[in-house]
Amino acid sequence: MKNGKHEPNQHTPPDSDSPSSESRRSFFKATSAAILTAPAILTSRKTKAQAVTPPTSPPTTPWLEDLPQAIEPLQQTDLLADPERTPQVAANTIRGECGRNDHQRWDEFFASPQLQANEADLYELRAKANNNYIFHPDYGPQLAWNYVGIAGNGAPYFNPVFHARYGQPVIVRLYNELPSNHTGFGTPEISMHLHNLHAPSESDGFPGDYFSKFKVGPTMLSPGDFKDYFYPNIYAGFDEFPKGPDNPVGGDMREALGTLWYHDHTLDFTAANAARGMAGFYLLYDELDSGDENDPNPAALRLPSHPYDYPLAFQDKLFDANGAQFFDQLDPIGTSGDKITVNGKIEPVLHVEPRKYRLRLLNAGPRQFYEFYLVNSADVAQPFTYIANDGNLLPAPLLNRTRVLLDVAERGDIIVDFAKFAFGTDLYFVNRITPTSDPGIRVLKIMIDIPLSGPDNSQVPAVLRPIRRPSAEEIAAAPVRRWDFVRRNGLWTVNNKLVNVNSASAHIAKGNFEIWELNNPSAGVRHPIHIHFEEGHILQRFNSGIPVAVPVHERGRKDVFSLGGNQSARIFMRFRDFSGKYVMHCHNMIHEDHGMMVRWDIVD
Ligand SMILES: [Cu+2]
Repeated sequence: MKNGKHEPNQHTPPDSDSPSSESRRSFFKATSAAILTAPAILTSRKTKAQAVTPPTSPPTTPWLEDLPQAIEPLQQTDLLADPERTPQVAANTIRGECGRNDHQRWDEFFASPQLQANEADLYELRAKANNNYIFHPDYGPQLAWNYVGIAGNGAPYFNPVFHARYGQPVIVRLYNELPSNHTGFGTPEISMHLHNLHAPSESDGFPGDYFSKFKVGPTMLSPGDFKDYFYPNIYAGFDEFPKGPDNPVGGDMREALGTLWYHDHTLDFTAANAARGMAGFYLLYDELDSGDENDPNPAALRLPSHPYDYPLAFQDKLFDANGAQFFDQLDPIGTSGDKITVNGKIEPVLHVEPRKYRLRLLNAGPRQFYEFYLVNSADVAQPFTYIANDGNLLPAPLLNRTRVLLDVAERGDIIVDFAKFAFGTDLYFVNRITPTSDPGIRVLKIMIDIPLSGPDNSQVPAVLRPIRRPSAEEIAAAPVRRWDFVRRNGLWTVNNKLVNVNSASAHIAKGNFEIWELNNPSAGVRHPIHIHFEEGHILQRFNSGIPVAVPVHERGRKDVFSLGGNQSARIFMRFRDFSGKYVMHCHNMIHEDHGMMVRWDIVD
């Protein structure tokens, strides 16, 4: 395999699958329809396509940069001061919004057509180029693309962390200020996906919904300076469990999500644009997971809360001999990065107090599979409590765990009690992806060297969030739909088809449920399958057709289903509350961008 020294065998196709110019040509030919509607930069780049040998990243001196001790809040902006700028149900094309479908169910959330103060949290983000980004002090300043908001002190806030709450809608106005004359990897047309909010289709960041001032994707109506994304922050099951005095949020509280993330999802360019830096966290709280470890409400879980609630995004990256990020957006196989960034930094340090922390681990891609351990300086794995997978709190915590497996886009929330260690202890997150790579590669240093600032009143209750499992009757009655994830002609397909954002491969009546069989019949390649909009329950898993146990951390709800070679799974899915276009795709973003995605629609 190419430069894949950190990659376990089963996660990477064999050498014989290495991309050839022939496979590139077949890609260009096969996706000619997509090219016609895709950003021009893709077309011009593709016609000049040449095989590129990926570099080995230059060495770096570890532990030079500190991560911030606390995640700061994103400031709201006043979108109500000027009535002509106020968010509205239809696209505000007169004031520069791109043409989009109307927001669904808008009038069920707001009292009047004119949005009033405090009815929603209102934010503005600007997608911008930054020519002075530092991944590591040993590498020079370089280009990054970020979502930029406003921090508490009024300073720019790059890839901000949202703190949202069920029952309070969020509206994000995203301005596209990326340079239209950009060269190099990435495209300046964007579509922001909030993974995996129960969001109406027009706000989901559908891959064909990309926009800029000059161009839009095939499923959009007109270009514009900005697009409004409407996040109702209701629980799934809004129609079945309507909003009312006994249910102030609306929907089924058992369907809550906590750890979400947003990233660019532009057709054919998700990997490139996310590699440029377009990704961030969206943390969602409710009465149970209230974000307050001192919450007097007896229903509250009182998990460790801000600033001890800390998200960590891991990305695999390659750098050239000059220390500039390398990414070959034409390569349908890709090469896993030999540098792993943590919240955008290579080998950073996190300083902590001797107390409990909630660490929210995210594999933000584009390609690498991780097996993380928390070890001491003698490489001995330290236990922690595992509480949430894919953003969903498990019914009960998993105690004394030492490992977090993360395929691309998967999340794992863990509680680590640093009070168990002597003050001054250093710990490390290491990635051990094969038995032979023990002790693994250290990607983050944690120094327990900040004095305790107050009592730790946080707890990890024995019961977290109840789960609604499908009944035997529902499973027996559910129609079964099969999806095969297969390589064809050097590209990646779902049921033998390359992505077509203009045509849905499934039409599902709103309110129905189905069983989806996800099948990876190939040896030697892994596909993390992501289904937008709704979580699923894994009913069964199979290795080479033989039933195997579902791992304990996968027995809650999930939105990413990691299928190793010759693995398959049966998933129970509900389709609720909103209609329109959504996708399922491989979240190995390289596979995704080279065809392995399918549109499915919910119809009224
Ligand atoms: Cu894949």
